Amino acid sequence: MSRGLFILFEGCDRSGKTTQSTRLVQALKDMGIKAKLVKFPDRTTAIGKMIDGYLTQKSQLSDQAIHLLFSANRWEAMNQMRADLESGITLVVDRYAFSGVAFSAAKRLDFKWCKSPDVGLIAPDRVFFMDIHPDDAAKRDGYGEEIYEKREFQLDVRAKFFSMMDKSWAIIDAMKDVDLIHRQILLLTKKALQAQEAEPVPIAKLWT
Ligand code: T5A
Ligand code: NA
Repeated sequence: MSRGLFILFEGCDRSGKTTQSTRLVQALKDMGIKAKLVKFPDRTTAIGKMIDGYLTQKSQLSDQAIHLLFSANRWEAMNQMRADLESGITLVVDRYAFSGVAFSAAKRLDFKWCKSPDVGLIAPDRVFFMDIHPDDAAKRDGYGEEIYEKREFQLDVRAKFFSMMDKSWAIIDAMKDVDLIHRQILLLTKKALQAQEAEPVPIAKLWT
């Protein structure tokens, strides 16, 4: 039995990551492919609750402390994610270490320092970058409620994402219709699954 794939959605706030990752998991399940949705931050754990308090501006933390909590929130999920991938489940992940680095580096924390706590995490096989200009994102429901949803900051975050892209990333125009984006992403995911079937690639680690 071949392992599952790690499919990641990244992008700026309100770009449609949750909408599309949810739809992709459903479509894969409908096709009889074992799939699971994973979301970061996972606000349900003890660490996740601290992150939620910070994001909703109920509590304050230094930039370094919140950065390390976001990373710890990924590390606490690693054993389960590895077990799932090895048992053939494809993981569709809503945000990951690239968000961690992009947001903290946009706060002017050192880029290399930002990457270091996430070194060794499981690497994604395919990344979909939901690209939207912050001015368009700001027009969507619920925008501006959390601490990072400010125009200049989001522009900087977007630039940081672009600096981390490699050939595993696909840039998706997040301004297109929801169904159209879904079909595009499903097609790319099917191709990635077929490629893995034809020529299996082992689970890789981040930033090595
Ligand atoms: N963060 C996160 C860090 O600083 N470090 C880290 O390590 C991590 C993991 C919370 C914050 O944490 C930061 C980044 C964030 O600022 P979150 O919990 O993922 O991260 O944030 P959420 O608020 O849940 O999600 P987002 O704001 O990122 O939104 P999504 O998931 O990109 O967008 P979605 O799908 O919820 O859609 C937003 C709205 O747009 C509509 C939807 O219906 C919804 O109303 N929409 C569309 N409208 C028109 N056309 C389309 N194609 C649309 N797609 C969606
Ligand atoms: Na989301």
